[in-house]
Amino acid sequence: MIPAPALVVPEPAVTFTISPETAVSAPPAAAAVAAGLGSLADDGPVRLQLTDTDGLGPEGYRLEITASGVSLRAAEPAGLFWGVQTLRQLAAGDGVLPGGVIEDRPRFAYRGAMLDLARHFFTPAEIKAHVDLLVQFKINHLHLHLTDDQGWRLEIPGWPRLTETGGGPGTGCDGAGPGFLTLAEYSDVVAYAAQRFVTVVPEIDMPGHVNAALVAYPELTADGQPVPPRTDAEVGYSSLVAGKEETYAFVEAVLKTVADATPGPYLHIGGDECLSTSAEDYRTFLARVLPLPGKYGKRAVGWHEIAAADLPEGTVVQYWRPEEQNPAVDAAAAAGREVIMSPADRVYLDMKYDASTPIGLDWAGLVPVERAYDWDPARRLPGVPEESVLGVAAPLWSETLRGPADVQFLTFPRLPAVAEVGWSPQERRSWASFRERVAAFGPRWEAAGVAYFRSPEIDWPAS
Ligand code: NGO
Repeated sequence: MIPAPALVVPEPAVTFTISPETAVSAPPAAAAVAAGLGSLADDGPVRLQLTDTDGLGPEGYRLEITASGVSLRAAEPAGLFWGVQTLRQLAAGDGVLPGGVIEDRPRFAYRGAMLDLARHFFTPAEIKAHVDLLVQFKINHLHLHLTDDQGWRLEIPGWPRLTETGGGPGTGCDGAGPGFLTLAEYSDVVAYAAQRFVTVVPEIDMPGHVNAALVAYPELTADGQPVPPRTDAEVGYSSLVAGKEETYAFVEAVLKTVADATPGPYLHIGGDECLSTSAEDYRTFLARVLPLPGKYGKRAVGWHEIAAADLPEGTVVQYWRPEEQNPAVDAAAAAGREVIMSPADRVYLDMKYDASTPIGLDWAGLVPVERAYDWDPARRLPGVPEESVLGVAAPLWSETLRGPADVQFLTFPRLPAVAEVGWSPQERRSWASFRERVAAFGPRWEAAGVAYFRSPEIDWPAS
């Protein structure tokens, strides 16, 4: 099982075999959760129930497998859904479930994966297929990086040129990743994810990483002159102008549209690598913009550079640069702000596994599977203790990606490692155990056509 459950009490001599014909009962609120597990019925040997689970929390579940059947209980449908993922892993192959009791709940509330749609666009069908692979490991947030220098991937009514020029042919890195989501497609993806208990976190990156917006609307540039589109992978050269009112009309229109289309609680405003924005302009800009998510009912999230500004209550800081100390992030945590841990040298899925990895980057070093696994989010920054860690998230930037197979190659098996970092108690985790457990997924990924990396760190069964 990945992630390793919080508590497992095996009953060695006992098994129960599940098949598509096994009768499965579930409360109406969780019927969709049980679909595909067996045959839905009013009663049967496999029972899903919504009940009090003695403090296992909104995502926790209790699973008991005896010779006569299976009982899965949770306080909320989300808990039943994660319990079903555990059952599916246990049943993989022959349907024989090992007897015993599992009591499980996540260590952190936020377990995320990020997909960069700006440097290379992925279609709604590709995003949905990715969600289906992520939820097997109890990932519950999908962060979509929707805008950057090389592309603008979400329709914003009233601002049509954003997607006409930022989503058209020739956009993305090397011009190889055109496309954008209409608002209806975005909502459809959000709903698909929500049915699988995944919250979409949309990101509109600003005040830097905005060349695509400046190309579309030259009135947003400092001198009002047009700028050329860019398809290279440079960073830090574009900026919204802190001293122009046009900037804030644009930002507010965009953030309101995205907030209205997003049921989840978070709105990510980027804030990273504003190398062509002065420190003063950066703070001026954020003083105007950071309150906007709150105005529209959301919590602002930003890359950790935002910790240089005054952070409204509820703002979430996403730590990413692979440094061992960050006094500004420490101070934000001390002031009660929550932190999402995404250290690039551990969880950036776009880093190469090793020197021979054909795609990916290496600016934060190589990230073999063990490196993605063997760290503790509550010990990464001295001033960010367990209570300040909202969770763990693995970004996948798409400068070098050209399709879904590239996404899968960099995601598996590292994402399961990060999923366990975010879910399992630290004392239940060990690399020796993980590398054995993850090996069993190789044949399953092969059967499902998932283009995972057969890392030499793992003794995969022969394929
Ligand atoms: C950085 C940068 C991104 C790059 C990525 C590549 C952040 C937060 N900003 O991470 O624009 O795509 O590295 O690894």
